[in-house]
Amino acid sequence: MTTPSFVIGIAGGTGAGKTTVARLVARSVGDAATRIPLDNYYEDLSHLPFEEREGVNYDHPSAFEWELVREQLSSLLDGSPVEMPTYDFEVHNRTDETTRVEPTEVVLVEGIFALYDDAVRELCDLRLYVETDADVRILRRIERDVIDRGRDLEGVIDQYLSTVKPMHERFVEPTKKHADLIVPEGANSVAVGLLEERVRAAVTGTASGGSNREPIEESLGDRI
Ligand code: UZR
Ligand code: MG
Repeated sequence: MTTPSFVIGIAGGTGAGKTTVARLVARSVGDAATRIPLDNYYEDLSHLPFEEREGVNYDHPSAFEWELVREQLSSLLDGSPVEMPTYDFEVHNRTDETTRVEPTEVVLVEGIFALYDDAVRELCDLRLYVETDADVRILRRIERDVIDRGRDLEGVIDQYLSTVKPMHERFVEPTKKHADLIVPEGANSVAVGLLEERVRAAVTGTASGGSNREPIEESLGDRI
């Protein structure tokens, strides 16, 4: 039985490069890492018609099924596999399928609110906030939503101004204070390289334990 020894939380605004960082880091240790995209844990809205689902504020923390996130993460950390939900952005809803996720040495929890929930944060050994300029993020968002998710430009702009931006400022950006490290410019190669080294060490067992979950208290006198 594998019980994960290193859990990384990767937060940041939409289009910041969270998924890319998570993919690159996971790829460097192959089967020894699992990605848990929090997008998969949007509440099941099957009971609502499409028009109503379209109007939901998906940038508010209440749009997520936090109980399920906590439960599945805890199971993985205990060494048990979970059935992770999957999400379809084109229809704004969870699909009927689930993905079986086996516990691995490294687990990467990734999403705009990866550092929002106290319990989830506590389960992380390393907390990252990926920080990318808002203009770069909206350009990426437009590209992704229009090309990959079948949205129209006007809709993407409306959504950005009405929910994405205000919710980012109110709920996402403030979680930066919980980060151990801030990764500038998304998947910057130096940061990704360091993270790759760290997860490789976790997998081969040469790492010197997880991060310090407690802040290091240093008296002023020690430093001057
Ligand atoms: P990332 N989102 C949708 O647009 N539609 C949905 O059905 C569910 C989520 C968006 C969500 C958020 N918000 O900004 C983004 N809106 O997905 C988070 N509006 O995903 O971190 O990959 O950008
Ligand atoms: Mg993403």
